[in-house]
Amino acid sequence: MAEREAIAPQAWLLRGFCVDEAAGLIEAVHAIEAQSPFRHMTTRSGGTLSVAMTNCGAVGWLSDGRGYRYDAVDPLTGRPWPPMPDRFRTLAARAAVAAGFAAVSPDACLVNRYAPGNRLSLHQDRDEPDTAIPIVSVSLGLPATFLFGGLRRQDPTRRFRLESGDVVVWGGSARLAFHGISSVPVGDHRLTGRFRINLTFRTVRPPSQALSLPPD
Ligand code: MD3
Ligand code: FE
Repeated sequence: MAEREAIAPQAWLLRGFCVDEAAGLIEAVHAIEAQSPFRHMTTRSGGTLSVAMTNCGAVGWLSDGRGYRYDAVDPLTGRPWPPMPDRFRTLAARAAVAAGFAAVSPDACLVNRYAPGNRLSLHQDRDEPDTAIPIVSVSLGLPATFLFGGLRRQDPTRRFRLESGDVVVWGGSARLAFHGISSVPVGDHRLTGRFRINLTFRTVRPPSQALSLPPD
């Protein structure tokens, strides 16, 4: 059984959790990008994200001149995002359980691709309606320095090195903590060449009616 290392209360780093399946995960990313290519999204303030992004699943995360949101249609292709591969779905569920949470059943996977020099500035993930459900993140390819802060932007940050095959599960109070990725250094990785790939698994659909108890 893999060791879980606490990053914060309710945030667990599972080092090497998916290292044995990393090549297959990268193959699946290539199949996704063949349908919905990586692109640099714009922001409401007129900026452009340095990290290239795509999605798979029933809905995908978007940023454009109107802001951030999830949508079932890829605006670049006008078609639904590619379906979430079974190997993604099962990995996310297994990781949540290994971290001590209930299994997740994500309907969105944001795929981030970092070239050397790309970074993701400190932010919160608050576009998902139910923040009680953990997010699972998977690092592949070049290593990066992850910054983990607190619930306020000005809180101090701690740094963690994330390597290919590492998985982190973010629940509870960690779920709304500020976080980011420092500028990715130049490198050459067997699986991804000059890139770092990150998968984040999110649950966006509202809880099923069938799962809530009927009134007496
Ligand atoms: C902590 N991605 O996609 S993964 C993101 O490596 C994002 O691409 C980074 O932040 C990346 O939003 C960091 C680690 C991560 C992902 C989601 C989180 C940490 C998180 C959500 C809540 C708290
Ligand atoms: Fe994030």
